Amino acid sequence: MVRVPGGTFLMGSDDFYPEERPAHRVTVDGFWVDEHAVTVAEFRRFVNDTRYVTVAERPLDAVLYPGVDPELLVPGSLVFRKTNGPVDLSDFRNWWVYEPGACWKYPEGAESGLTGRDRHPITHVAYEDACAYAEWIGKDLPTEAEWEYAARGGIESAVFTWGDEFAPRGRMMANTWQGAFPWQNLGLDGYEGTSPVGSFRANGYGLYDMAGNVWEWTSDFFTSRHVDEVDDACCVPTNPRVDSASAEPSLLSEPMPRRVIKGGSHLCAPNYCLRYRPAARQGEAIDTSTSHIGFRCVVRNP
Ligand SMILES: [Ca+2]
Ligand SMILES: [Ca+2]
Ligand SMILES: [Cu+2]
Repeated sequence: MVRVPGGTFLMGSDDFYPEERPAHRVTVDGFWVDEHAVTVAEFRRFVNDTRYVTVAERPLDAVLYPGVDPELLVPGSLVFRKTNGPVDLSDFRNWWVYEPGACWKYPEGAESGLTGRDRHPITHVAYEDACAYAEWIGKDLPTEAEWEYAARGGIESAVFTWGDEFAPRGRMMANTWQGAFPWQNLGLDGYEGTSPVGSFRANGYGLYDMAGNVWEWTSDFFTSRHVDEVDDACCVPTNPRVDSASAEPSLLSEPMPRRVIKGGSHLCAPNYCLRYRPAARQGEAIDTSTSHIGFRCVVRNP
């Protein structure tokens, strides 16, 4: 793990998507954070030790999913499928497929496997799977503020974790999507799917893949904008966390609470989702697992 010294930073951004607003000052205490996302090999050790069964591997209870096609109530997970050409970008079902049998062991579905992927980030983990791993290893999931502070690597309010330029001197700094999503993956960064952790340069704190590769779970509930008080020198929140789904009452009507995921993934492309930035955030239903979401852990009081 890497030690991130405590400090105050500008969280969020006023320049991109509305959910990142407002940019505001936040203070976090120092903490330890995993150098890279939890890998397949690491997660396998956890499962071998505990016989843990992930959410994607469990039968689905029809009572919890009223109105869902019974054929879809089989264990499985969301797998990305590249399309043959341009599609309607407003409907994610054009490229996300609920694949029966897909789970961390079979990331593309029942016929797939993990050959050569030991050093790739674990995927197909729902929120409670990430929590179970963290508890087993004696760590925690980061809050959104901790995650973003760590991702920024000590550079104040830059667009990316390494600065303001996407590819300085032509060098690719993260595993994202180049080309027109979701059909044309140019792979200029060398990877169409996930990449082994540590394939791209670390940020200022020595952390890998804080942009791209896989999204990472944080412990904060999602709100459609930052709920902290706006930038005000007299009341900078310290170690803020959104630990209740009712932080934004309008979201309580959603069938499943959402937690914040950070960092973007290998599927983020400028024509669709410019979220391989530290300020970027997305709310993910806690029971959802996909081929592009993983996690890393923190330790607060060693
Ligand atoms: Ca890529
Ligand atoms: Ca990442
Ligand atoms: Cu994205």
